[in-house]
Amino acid sequence: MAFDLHFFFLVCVMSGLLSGSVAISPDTKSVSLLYLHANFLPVLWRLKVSIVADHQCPDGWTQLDDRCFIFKNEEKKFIEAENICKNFGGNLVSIHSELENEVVKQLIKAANANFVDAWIGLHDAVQEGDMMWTDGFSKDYEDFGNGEPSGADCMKIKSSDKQWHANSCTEENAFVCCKKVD
Ligand SMILES: [Ca+2]
Repeated sequence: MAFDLHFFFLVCVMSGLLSGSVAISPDTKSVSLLYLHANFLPVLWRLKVSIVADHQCPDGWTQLDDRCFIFKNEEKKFIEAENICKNFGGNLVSIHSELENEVVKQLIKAANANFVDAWIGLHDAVQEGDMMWTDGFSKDYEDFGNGEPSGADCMKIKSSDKQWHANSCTEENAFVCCKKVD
């Protein structure tokens, strides 16, 4: 739960829900209950939604909106990692926003004292330059590192700059899976 709440806080910050909320200090003690209520109601509502929604992802998975995410610290080739994710009922993770990108990086970071390279589900193995996600979603967001994507066909988040880099699909890396909530 501690991680869930930390994660919830991250989500709130990333989505701006906490921006401008009440900072409790001696001179704000006179702030009215109505003001507090008005400021925290959206946060409390989001917390309630988050807690209820958490029950929809299996233990060990992290929920964001209608998807569950998990980092697997096992070094696998791209296709092996995708098949493991499929066995969970999902695919290698697809990333569609800065928030999702940050959440994926936080999952990798949370499991490792040192950030490790990790596969995401993006590749251009079918046709060079035609990037696609293994879950079938189209690419509507990207966070490539300098000079990327290079010629290699499978994308990973690289530990050095925490951005996306093309690598040989036969390289072995940890990976992140995602799936729809049940
Ligand atoms: Ca390529």
